[in-house]
Amino acid sequence: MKKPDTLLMSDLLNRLARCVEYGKADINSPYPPDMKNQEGAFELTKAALDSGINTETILEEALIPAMSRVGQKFSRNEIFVPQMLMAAKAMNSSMIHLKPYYQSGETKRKGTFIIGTVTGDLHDIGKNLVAMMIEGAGWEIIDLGVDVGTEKFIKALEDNPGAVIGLSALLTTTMENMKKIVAELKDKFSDLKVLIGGAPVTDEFCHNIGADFYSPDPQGAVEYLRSLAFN
Ligand code: B1M
Repeated sequence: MKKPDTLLMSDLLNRLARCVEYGKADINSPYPPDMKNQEGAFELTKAALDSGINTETILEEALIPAMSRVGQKFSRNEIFVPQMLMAAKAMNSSMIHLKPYYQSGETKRKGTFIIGTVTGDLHDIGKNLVAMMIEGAGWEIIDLGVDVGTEKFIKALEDNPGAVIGLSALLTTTMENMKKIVAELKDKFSDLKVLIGGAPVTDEFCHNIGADFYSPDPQGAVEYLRSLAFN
């Protein structure tokens, strides 16, 4: 892979971050009006990869800081749900290009990982990232989507005995639902390992609800799975 020129690299990453922050998904997106006909997150992510910038740099230096600024503006009432949705759409159009890099990991599967965002919670960007990276680390992924309650997890575990469960929550209200899900799953599947994560979740919370591991990021989730005995 060619070494990216530093100026070009920082220009691309800044423009990409701006697209995600302001919800410019691709060149055809009419929103925001002052960026009409300009390249969006879709085109700029492709350009960044083509110029040799790696996926981690794109995530860490453009996409994640942009989403964090979106969250801060939402907290200050400077933007509202529609703008958050546009930002999420722009981030997703960027992730279309990143996904194949994570999927290209290994073909032999190390195990099955079942992941979902818990009951009442519709945030899926972080969950999708975790799923992508774990898939890249060689695991089969069963993604149950968002607003997932115990029953769906039970059905997936019955269909995939021995799978590890991952729960994501982004709201302080919905993280409480993790407690019920963990208790019900552990009650039914005694050897089950449950990994939890999401912005409001902490190690202490993980310990209190009886989950097995908390990771603040996808890398930690991959490391945890790697550490499991059957790997
Ligand atoms: Co929402 N939202 N949102 N939102 N939203 C937050 C979470 C919020 C912090 C914004 C804020 O106020 N500053 C706030 C929560 C406050 C709180 O509970 N303390 C909030 C709110 C209030 C809401 C609504 C209630 C707003 C409303 O309707 N009034 C509403 C709730 C809807 C619902 O879920 N029922 C709502 C809706 C939405 C949208 C639908 C508009 C959209 C989501 C679109 C989508 O996901 N498809 C949205 C967005 C985009 C956000 C912010 C801006 C960005 C979230 C994101 O994607 N981050 C967010 C503010 C913020 O996070 N700064 C916010 C980027 C992503 C890569 O990070 O998801 O944290 P994250 O995932 C990380 C780690 O947490 C970790 O790895 C990921 C990668 O690094 N991780 C795991 C995540 N899951 C893991 C699982 C693991 C391990 C690690 O193991 C299994």
